[in-house]
Amino acid sequence: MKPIIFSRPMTQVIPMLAGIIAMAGLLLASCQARRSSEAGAINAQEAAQRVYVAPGKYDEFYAFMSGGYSGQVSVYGLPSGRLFKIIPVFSQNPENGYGYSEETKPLLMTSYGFIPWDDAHHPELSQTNGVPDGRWLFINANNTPRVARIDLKTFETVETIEIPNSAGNHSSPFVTENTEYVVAGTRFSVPTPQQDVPIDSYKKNFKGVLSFIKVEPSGDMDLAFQVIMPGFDYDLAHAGKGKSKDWVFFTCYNSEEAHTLLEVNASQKDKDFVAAINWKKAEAYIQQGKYHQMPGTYYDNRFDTSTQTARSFVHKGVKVLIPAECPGLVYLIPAPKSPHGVDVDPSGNYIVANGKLNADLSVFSFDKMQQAIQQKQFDGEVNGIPVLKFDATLAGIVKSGGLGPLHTEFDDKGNAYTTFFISSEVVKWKLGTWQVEDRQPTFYSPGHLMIPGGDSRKPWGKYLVALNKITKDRYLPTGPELCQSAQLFDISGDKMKLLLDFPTVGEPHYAQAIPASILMPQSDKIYSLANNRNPYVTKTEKEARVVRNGRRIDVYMTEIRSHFVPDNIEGIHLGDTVYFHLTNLEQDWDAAHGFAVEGNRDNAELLLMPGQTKTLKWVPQRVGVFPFYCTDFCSALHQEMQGYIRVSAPAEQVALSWSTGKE
Ligand SMILES: [Cu+2]
Repeated sequence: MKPIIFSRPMTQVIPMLAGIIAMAGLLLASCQARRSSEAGAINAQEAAQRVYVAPGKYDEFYAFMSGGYSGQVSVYGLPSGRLFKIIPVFSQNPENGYGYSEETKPLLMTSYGFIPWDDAHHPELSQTNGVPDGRWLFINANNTPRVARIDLKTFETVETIEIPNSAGNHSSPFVTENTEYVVAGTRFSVPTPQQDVPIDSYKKNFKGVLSFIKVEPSGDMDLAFQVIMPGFDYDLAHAGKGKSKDWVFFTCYNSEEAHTLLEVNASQKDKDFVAAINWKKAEAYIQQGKYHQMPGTYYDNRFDTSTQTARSFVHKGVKVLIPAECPGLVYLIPAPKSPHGVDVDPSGNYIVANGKLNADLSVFSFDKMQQAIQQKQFDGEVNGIPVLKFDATLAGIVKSGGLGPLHTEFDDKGNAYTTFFISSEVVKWKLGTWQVEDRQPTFYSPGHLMIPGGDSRKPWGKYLVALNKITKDRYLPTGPELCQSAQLFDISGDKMKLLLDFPTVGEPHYAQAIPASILMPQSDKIYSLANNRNPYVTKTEKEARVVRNGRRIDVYMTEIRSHFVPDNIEGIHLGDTVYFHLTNLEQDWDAAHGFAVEGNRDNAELLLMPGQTKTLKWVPQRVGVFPFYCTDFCSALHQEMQGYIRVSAPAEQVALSWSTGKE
């Protein structure tokens, strides 16, 4: 591999420390001023009617919320705000045994080994022609960089892929218009490839890597290539759509390439950048062989729905492109004051990049950007990447009057909605006129916001959800640790109307929503027992058995209302490892069974849906007779659904035996 040498970037330096301190003060002031618990809400009766979903009725939208540091995704109904399900993704989940069952443990495997807990940020629905299509939901692991894919027929995680040469996988996972790629950018630049170097050699050795993960028509993900960028922090991303569909836009801050006290040192320059990458050109460069092979070991873990079992595939090496060698691949658009979100309007022309230390919003035009590229309206370069002239790409500035703009989504009437973290509000403004149309306070300090389809070509512009970072005084207090919160606004009229507060699980960084009419008809009700190809399936009670192979015991066990077969097992000795392979024989929707065995210190429990097979590993710790039982209240005789396993000392002569209830 050729050595990669980057030169130092150059931009005007304006100290911003005073500004940051002033804004921090304003944050406190805004929280104080907005203590009124009902400000912004419409009349309570009217609001209640708008969000009330009567017993037996369905919500209009599914909303998928990131669990933040819980590592999971939670599924809510809108407008009710009712929680339906937690989908475990990057963390073990005792509720259903995800990451504890042998079938799902591989989904949490990485090049570092098994990682039981991560930080999940941005759910992203798959799209067809720029419209959410209901096939899959992607979400990123921020800490140990990964992207997961959830199948929206089963609401289960079916793939996790690790991203090498990345760290703090924050600008991830955003899809291109037909889900050709999921993109993932590194927040932290790191030595690339990783090596033992002094941290103060940051400017020389640290790079920012942007990854393009190819999504096959089957949904399977493969790391296609990476682009080696300057050592900035890459914060968020969005793909273009329509005319801009061949491009992906990443915000970056810390163009100062500071490596200490970033609070001050990464806020020196007046402008950072939006990096615009032409992925079609990247594909062409890869085809022409203009890539380098970079080392990097990463795991791709795939859940096979027929065997109901995940497998890990270990890959080594990745193709990387160096912008200086690939003309037309990357351009930098100067964006004021440490931009955070980068959001593309439904037409694909307007690119909104919000300087999080700013009051105004900068909106760039894709058409003007193309023109500036044609006319070579450059303002220098960084490491061989042309910097476009700010004025040549700017479409307009929204004089917001707010502070700390973060994220923007769009409705279907030409309006944009931006969250302001510091001034704690959502501001509605008009695309093209750049005029503010409305503003509503949020309680408090919103990060992302979400409109169903609001980052796509087809927003369903009826509701807006603000995802708030601070909830003090909004709910009954629960000690120092409080829930996080979302707030639902009606945006169908000229003015936004606050309808509902509802708590969320973990930190709801981002969310996406889709009409229920798309997902409901395709939702699986059972797993077909006939099609169950798990190698440890037991399809009938007659096949239930216990098999010893050296010190390994395999228990092939069935569950059906309201008994286990076998139910009593003897002839297990200390030093054995027992694998309980449970199959739920039911074929009715919602006829679940569980399984727990006493003293399982390494693994939790299992929850099995009809037709499912799952395996729980149990290493006996003591001599004795230990019960196991069904943990899901499955029938009137659920409390009778039990069995015993006898564990003997190694020297005891106890033959392996099991009972099938036919004594
Ligand atoms: Cu049961």
